[in-house]
Amino acid sequence: MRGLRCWLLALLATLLGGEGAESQPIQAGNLHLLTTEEHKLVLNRPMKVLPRDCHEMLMSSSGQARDGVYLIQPGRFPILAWCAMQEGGWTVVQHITVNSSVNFDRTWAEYKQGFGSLTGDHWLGNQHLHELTQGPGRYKLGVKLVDKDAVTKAGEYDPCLVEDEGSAYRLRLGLYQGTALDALTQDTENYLHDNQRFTTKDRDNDNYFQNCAKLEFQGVAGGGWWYDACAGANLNRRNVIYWQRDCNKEHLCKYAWMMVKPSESVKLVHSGECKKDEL
Ligand SMILES: [Ca+2]
Repeated sequence: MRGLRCWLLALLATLLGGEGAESQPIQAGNLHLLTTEEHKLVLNRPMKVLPRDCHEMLMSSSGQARDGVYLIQPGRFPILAWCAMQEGGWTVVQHITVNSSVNFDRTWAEYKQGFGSLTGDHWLGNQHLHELTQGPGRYKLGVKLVDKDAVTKAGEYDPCLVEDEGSAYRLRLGLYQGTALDALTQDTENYLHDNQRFTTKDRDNDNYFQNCAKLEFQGVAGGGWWYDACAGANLNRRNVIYWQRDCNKEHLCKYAWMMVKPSESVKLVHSGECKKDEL
């Protein structure tokens, strides 16, 4: 009986809080990633103390939070992000559909602050990616690819850090595991993306004599990316999602996602894996 009363009080508080919050304008550094009509889609508007990322949001809801747009606060200011809750509380930092109507051929400033639509194709923003991955605590990067036959491949880099703007948002990746090929820390295509700085059409930080972000394939520029000289993977080229042999112009992929999440603080290690480590 007492449990029911507590539950009813909590429900009432949420409803009242929700009503008040609905009339308040949303304060978020990347409000431009939603249309005004989409503001009602923000699922945790009444929250006074915001989670730092989607995983924290999922934990604070005891695993009940559903997929959608949430307010999070990884740095000084709140931002909005798409949370992939069903997959374990990932904060989505990139989503692209092949031949997207969202233009990924953008400037440094646009890649810094994010562009596109949180409910569709978008880049969350390098500044937010930096704030998320710098912690406290380690973060990992998840990549998910879906090809034209709806076959899904995925992988994780643990840890993952995107450095600050002064370091040109350099990408730092740890160990890889997954069903997709490791296209960022392996140089099987002679290009290595780990440890590279970010390049856009107006800021050339790559290792090629021209600007990789400006190089076109069938009239579409590469877009911003952590280019080497140039790429073994590029998920921001709108007409060909590229991930070595998993996604390319011969083997078309339809969707890609990049997302981040805290590394597990305690890892369950099976005895089999222990033996492997000892070898
Ligand atoms: Ca160059």
